[in-house]
Amino acid sequence: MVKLGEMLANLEMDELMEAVQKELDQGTDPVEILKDCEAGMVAVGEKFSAGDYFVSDLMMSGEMFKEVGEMLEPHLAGKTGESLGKVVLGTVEGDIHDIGKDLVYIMLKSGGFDVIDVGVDAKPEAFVDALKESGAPVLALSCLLTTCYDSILNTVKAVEAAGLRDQVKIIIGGGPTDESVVTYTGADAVGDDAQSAVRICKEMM
Ligand code: B12
Repeated sequence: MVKLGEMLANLEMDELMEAVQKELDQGTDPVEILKDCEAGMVAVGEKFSAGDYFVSDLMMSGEMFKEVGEMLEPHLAGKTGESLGKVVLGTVEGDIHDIGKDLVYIMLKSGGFDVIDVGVDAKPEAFVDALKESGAPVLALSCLLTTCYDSILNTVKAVEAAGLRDQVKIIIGGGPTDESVVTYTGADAVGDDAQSAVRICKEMM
């Protein structure tokens, strides 16, 4: 495969879109295309940390990744059949990153789940309301900012306060989350990527 990630990291929009289309035409697995582009996003983050890229560059990379996601969605989705169950998904309060969340949405949908997306910067009450309305047994929280771990914690507490905790499994994910964040927040599991979100949600159902 051509180095899609490199094109993304270098913010070469037109070249990337052309190359992704070419890969699709050649029958490359869309999940592999996504993985390559994710590596590019990691590189963008590193450039930002090093002071070589600015917020405008982050935004540009975000737009590029979203466009790739839109191109790939029809190739990932489209599997019909019985629903495996409902999942409430969103990015926690204070965090507006939605690329990873949207990717998890696409993968869960194409994996056969009904997904209720409450969006970004979502308050604990928004998650609780969606759980009550839908009766979903799984809550999936995305969080990319270390400063927002307390938003995960507050969401878990709100689910407890609503009396739903023993009926709802909580999975977290996004950039810096790991087992230590699961322990800190009282969630049930963490997933590294959108594929693991599908696997873990299946186990939780
Ligand atoms: C693009 C980007 C932005 C864009 C977001 C655009 C958008 N629509 O989302 C914009 C410009 C808005 C932005 C803003 C900011 N950002 Co920013 N951003 C990024 C960047 C480069 C990429 C994030 C991304 O989309 N990655 C690609 C996706 C696919 O990966 P992902 O989200 O991790 O998701 C995957 C997995 O983690 C997993 N996953 C995700 N969610 C979930 C949920 C579940 C349940 C599961 C199981 C799995 C899962 O599946 C996904 C697919 O495999 C990262 C650097 C990086 N490499 O992560 C910085 C980064 C996250 N941002 C950072 C910062 C500091 C900021 C700002 C504070 C900058 C500023 N000074 O204003 C603001 C914060 C705004 C806010 N309140 O949220 C830091 C965070 C540092 C930290 N320790 O917290 C990072 C790490 C950059 C850095 N190296 O410093 N950002």
